[in-house]
Amino acid sequence: MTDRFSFTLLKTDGGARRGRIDMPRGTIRTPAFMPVGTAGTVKAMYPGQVRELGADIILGNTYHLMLRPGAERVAKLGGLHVFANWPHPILTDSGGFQVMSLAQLRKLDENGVTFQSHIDGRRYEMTPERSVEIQGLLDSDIQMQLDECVALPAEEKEIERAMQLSLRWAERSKAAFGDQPGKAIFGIVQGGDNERLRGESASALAAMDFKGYSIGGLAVGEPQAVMLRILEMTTPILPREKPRYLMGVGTPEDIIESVARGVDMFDCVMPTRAGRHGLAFTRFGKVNLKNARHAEDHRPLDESSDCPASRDYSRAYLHHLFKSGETLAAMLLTWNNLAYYQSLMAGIRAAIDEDRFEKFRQTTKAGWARGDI
Ligand code: PRF
Repeated sequence: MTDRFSFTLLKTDGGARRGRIDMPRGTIRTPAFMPVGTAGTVKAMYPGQVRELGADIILGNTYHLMLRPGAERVAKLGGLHVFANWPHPILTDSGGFQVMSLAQLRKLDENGVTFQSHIDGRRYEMTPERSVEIQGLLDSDIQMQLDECVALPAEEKEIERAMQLSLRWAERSKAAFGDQPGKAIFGIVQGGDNERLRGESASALAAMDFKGYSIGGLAVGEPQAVMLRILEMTTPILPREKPRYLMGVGTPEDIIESVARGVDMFDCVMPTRAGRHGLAFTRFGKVNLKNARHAEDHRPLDESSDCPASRDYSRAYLHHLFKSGETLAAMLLTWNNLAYYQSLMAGIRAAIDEDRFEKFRQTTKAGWARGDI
């Protein structure tokens, strides 16, 4: 156990990095996938199940929790770990990104963003300082600075304005966070699909000496090749001895390709959201269980998996559950998908440890290409 936040870069294999974040609530093995628990729950999963699949950390959302049940109320109830029965590390997003995608009547200026709740229309103000305060009330272990993410494609001028604003908010967020040895706040690189702006953002943040760096503003409408090109030029500018988190990414392929370019942490609603909509991720690619061709298929999703959801239920049964709108449908597919994502991360970590990441990348991608037979 440790009372300080620290990152140890254990090994590299090409551009891929194996590492470890130690903090009071536990150790995060990197590259890591963080299941998304927006409202204090990884939807359709018990916390113990999420843990058992190998998640060292989950993500929570400032925006959702401040609206309901309210940050002060979560604090009164002992913080998010106690409230949600997840005693391990929690990373929280700062709220800006969700305000921009979910809230109504948003107004953004130098000070912050005011908006109306998508739940009941109440007015709120979010500033860099208030975001840090809320994340503190939630008792988040890894906070994010408030930033502005621009959807792509966008004008260079607009991307530059949001990137510069995010840099000023980075300073204010870091000052508000202060010195908390067991916790961390990450700065967020912005700059859209523009290499010059990305370079400026990454260098300026690196000079601010954050304990970790997020890469935001990607997977927001640009082709995958653009995202990978931006990652390739951004990660070398970030300090080698600090963790790097690619926000809201992605598909299994996005993750493998980003690990190859030096990313350490990921989160995405993809495995949980797709699971609730009938889409399964497997070693052989994606399987849409709503499709009628599964109606009499005896085979499980993956008979060699350790996960009961993948191994012990036929595709015919899963298809039936979706057709019938049964709760168990979402539960089993979410379980299968998070099991697949965590086994992918474990595979990536083992491959880097053993200097065979490139081979792992090729064979894993060949498996997906085989398709759902
Ligand atoms: N900023 C924040 N959260 C995010 C993003 C961002 O740019 C993204 C973009 N992929 C996802 N989540 N604060």
